[in-house]
Amino acid sequence: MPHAMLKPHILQLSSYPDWDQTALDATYTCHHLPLSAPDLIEAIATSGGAGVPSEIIKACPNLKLIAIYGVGYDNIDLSLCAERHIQITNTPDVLTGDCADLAVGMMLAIARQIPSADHHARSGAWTRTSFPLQRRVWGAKAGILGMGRIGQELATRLTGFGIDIAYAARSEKPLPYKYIPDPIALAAHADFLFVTAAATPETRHIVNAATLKALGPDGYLINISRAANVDESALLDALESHQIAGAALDVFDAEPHINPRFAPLPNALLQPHHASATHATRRAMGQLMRDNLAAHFANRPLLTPVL
Ligand code: 8YV
Repeated sequence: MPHAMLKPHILQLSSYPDWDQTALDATYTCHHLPLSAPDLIEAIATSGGAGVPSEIIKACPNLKLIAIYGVGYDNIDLSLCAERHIQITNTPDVLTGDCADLAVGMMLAIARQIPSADHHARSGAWTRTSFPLQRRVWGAKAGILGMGRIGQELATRLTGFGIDIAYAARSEKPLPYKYIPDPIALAAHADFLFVTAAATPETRHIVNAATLKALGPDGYLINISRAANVDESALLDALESHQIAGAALDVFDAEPHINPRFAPLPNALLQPHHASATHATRRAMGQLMRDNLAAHFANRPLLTPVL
């Protein structure tokens, strides 16, 4: 039988430079959209941001595994997968540190206006005037919405800044931080409100007009989770009216097409959904995704199953 007939068929819905496409092509018959042979597809490889449209799941009658290159699985119909006994894997842990790093960097950048200060120095404006005073970070108060792997890693980093940490989660955890389960009360407590929660129907717009009002004119919002966790329209209103001090965002409703209302805002720091985007981490994510695929096709236990 020709070798190609022996290579399992997978559908790739994304591709990243560090997926090691050579390794994938050597091991699988890799299909891409438009779907030409849905019956042959046994596994789908996709990214955390892209997920898998339900119509593709429904079109592949022999689909057994969705291997996500990323930690979020909100863009996949979990009930459809459960009904079809389709397993899902993701790539947790290997990207936790990078996401926590970027959240800290975004906090410093928005509070100390680091991008604007660079422009001030680079443009020559500094020859005419000193850069204005900014917001102190160390010793401030942080609220973390979502205390999973990334939230806990972030809290560890913030501890080094002498920051008073409180958090909201589905339930209290054995952690040395204040538990404030109500998002509005947490926002009222915080100088920096971080959103790290997985996006679920229950967390949709968990940050809304009331949360932002509670965060107040000295408060900053930092979102490295999913745009769905924040009411973006209410956030834009709050930024434009200076109801909050600022926001640092790595995710947007219609990314990569960012709402143009963000562009002129000096109190908004905009990042291109790159929290996990370092060479080392993306290589590790690619390896873990491939290891989950290999485990599936070898009938071995999956390394990081979600479902
Ligand atoms: C992915 C993401 O890491 O991990 C996630 O869920 O949101 C993304 O940052 C990236 O898109 C690679 O899939």
